[in-house]
Amino acid sequence: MSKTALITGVTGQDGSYLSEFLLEKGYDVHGIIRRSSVDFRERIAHLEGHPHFHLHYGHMGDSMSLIKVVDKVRPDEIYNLAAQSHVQVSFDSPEFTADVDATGVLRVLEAVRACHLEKTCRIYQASTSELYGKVEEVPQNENTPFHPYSPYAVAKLYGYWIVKEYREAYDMFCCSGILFNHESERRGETFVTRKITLAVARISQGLQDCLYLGNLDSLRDWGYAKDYVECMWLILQNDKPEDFVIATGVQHSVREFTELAFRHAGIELKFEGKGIDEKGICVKGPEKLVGKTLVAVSKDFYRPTDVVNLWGDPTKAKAKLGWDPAKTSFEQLVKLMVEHDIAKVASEGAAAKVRTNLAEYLEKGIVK
Ligand code: NAP
Ligand code: F7E
Repeated sequence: MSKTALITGVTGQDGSYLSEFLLEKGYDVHGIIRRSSVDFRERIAHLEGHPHFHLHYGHMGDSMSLIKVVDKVRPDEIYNLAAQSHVQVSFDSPEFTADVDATGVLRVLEAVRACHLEKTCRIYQASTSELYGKVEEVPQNENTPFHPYSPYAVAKLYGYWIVKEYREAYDMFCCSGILFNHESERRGETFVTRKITLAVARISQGLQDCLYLGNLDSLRDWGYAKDYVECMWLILQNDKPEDFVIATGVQHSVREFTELAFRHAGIELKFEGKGIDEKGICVKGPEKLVGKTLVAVSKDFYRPTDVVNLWGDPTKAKAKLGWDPAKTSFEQLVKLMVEHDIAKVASEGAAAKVRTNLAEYLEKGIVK
């Protein structure tokens, strides 16, 4: 008998990779989408029409819709990936973020109970390294104290604790994956890695002059999203419900990511200056770019509080789940994202400029 999975956040980066992964495993996959006036389903467009892939309307703020879908699908596994996932945006929309990322988790758990599936349905909660926030130790593992440092992280902390509570109170198989940053060619365009790889593609093709970033010193443990969705599944196949840190165990700065991304496009940068005055100048590459400032710092991309030292310790996931944190290296990740975006921008031409301008306005909170 094939298993049935329900994914909230199916249209997102992780939801799309997880759908592919579960379909390959022979699952019947159901996803929840929210109504939009425009089509935001490009990450799953290739799956629509697959005989084992089904979509349902629902919303994380609407208990009734969640109960109806859970009752109709009667899943063996739920992957709760839906979230307002942008940390900077959570400062602009803290209440919405709390409703979706905190209370939304409770709604999913209660939907399972309302449908009397609490003894059979396993639940994965998309938790985050942002819980460590203003970090209290490095590297971070399952026992590191939490110190959330944004409205997003505070909301996700509620999600983490309510999952733990339902596990203990009702003996439910529900677990949190504490995932460190994971990126891909499907990453949202306003997260720093994708913003950089798209800018590299556009600058190298003469469609953008300069990339504006915030804190270049910020440190992250970046992995490849496609490798991380396997772990979500492994967490639910474990003998008992437990929480796991998922990370590569390797740390790099935003500046290092930027340097390497430009290098893959044949552009060498030299960084000069400090803080808001720091600049990345082209010292080698196409003649028309040499001597130009291709990277500058803008305070628009600074956060009221920023998490600056994330570095995960995946020992437990390696030992108990047999997961390989070194499947895709940092260098391979940057390369695959840059190559993808160079091809994408080349095929979009001038339309790529309009798209990235829009992404930049949105990130700055400017409505034009
Ligand atoms: P993402 O690309 O931003 O996708 C978020 C998904 O949530 C989208 O499908 C979105 O739908 C959906 N969603 C948002 N609000 C909703 C609502 N009110 N009702 C229903 N659906 C809603 O995020 P991701 O990178 O795939 O991340 C997946 C999950 O992992 C998130 O919970 C995120 O917070 C968490 N996480 C991510 C990372 C990472 O590095 N990627 C690390 C740790 C944890 P639309 O397409 O309609 O917007
Ligand atoms: O920022 C710095 C920024 O927005 C990374 C989400 O998936 O991972 C993600 O959250 C760092 C921060 O991701 C820019 O200040 C510098 O220190 O790519 P990001 P994030 O905030 O780490 C966690 C694990 C999640 O759970 C979230 O859902 O980069 N940074 N300059 C910048 N960041 C952005 N976005 N834009 C800049 O221009």
